[in-house]
Amino acid sequence: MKMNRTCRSSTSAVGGPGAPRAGFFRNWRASLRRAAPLLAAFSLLLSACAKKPPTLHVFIWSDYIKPELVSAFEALNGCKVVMDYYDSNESMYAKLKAGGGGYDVVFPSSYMVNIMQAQGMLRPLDHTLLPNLAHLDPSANRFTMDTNHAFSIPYMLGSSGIGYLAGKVPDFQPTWHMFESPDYKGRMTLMNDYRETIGAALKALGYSLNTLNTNELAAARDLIITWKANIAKFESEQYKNGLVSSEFFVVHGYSGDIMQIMEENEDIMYVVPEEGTSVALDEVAILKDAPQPELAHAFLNYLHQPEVAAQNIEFVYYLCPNLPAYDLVSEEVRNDPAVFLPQEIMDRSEVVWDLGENNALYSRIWDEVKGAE
Ligand code: N2P
Repeated sequence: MKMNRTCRSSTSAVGGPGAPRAGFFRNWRASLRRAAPLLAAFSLLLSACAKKPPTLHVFIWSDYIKPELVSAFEALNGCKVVMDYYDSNESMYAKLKAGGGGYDVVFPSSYMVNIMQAQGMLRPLDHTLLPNLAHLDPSANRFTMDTNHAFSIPYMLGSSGIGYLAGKVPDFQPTWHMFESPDYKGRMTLMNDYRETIGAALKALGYSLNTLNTNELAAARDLIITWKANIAKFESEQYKNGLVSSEFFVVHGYSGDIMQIMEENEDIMYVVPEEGTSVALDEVAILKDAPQPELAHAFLNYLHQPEVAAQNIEFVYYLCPNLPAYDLVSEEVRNDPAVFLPQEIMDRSEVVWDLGENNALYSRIWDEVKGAE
């Protein structure tokens, strides 16, 4: 330390007045020359960073948005959208809880909005960034507990039911009891989704799919165990390919997903069983730690631009509850009972609700089903 100080002062003394200044410039030029390549690399890096478009990370159900609409959003906002997919509310929740993702936007069903919101996982929405909320169909509010859209906005409404191959199942009956038929053993699938599949069994038995009655739940468990002997597997995604390829003849699935694959195999039909089913409102929300909250708001708002909502309905075959969009969809879609659910289906169907602590009743039953031989 001491030695350094001595050396420096002796250098300036040798040069006399003005020398330190000249020395300073000489050193400065030399340093600049030495640093030039570094500076160039740094400024390149800076400009690359400045030009890098922001990225929105979206976690969404599979086959649930028209891809061209996502590209159009990217072009409009000069951003990149990276999408990851899930096949149930529970798998999405488990991944987020495990810390996975860095996601901005997520699409929980209304009961899951409740669970996630209660656990502080969602970001309050800034309505000033969501002018398209004005287009929402207010009748969708009966399917959600977040009626003021404090944390979520309705995205799509759909039903669960049975997809089947008419040519392979000539004796098909529109009832959940089809899963008891030994004739199609190994050719049927049920959803790997505890609320959906326990819900189907409860409806088959004439009970509410939100029941807290333990006898009813036990009866549903026993019925699913009977079904289990006949099905190939519990599965919520591959059933679509399986139906198209005729690997499966009867599948428990989502309305729009089954409608989407009808073009690939003309034999595919979709029905809501006569005992009723679950009708779900899937919502779109922003995660509490979203890296791009403003862009996320822009995305939510975009989904409710009427032309966007209409194109999306036409593609996914679910109903985006956006009033002006209803007039923009084709007549064929407007008259499709799988998209615009008729009142008589609504009357015998129910929404899955968050049951708070009693959700455990359902997960326990599900564990028993999975563990049964
Ligand atoms: C998307 C299925 C979403 C329906 N493929 C879940 N309610």
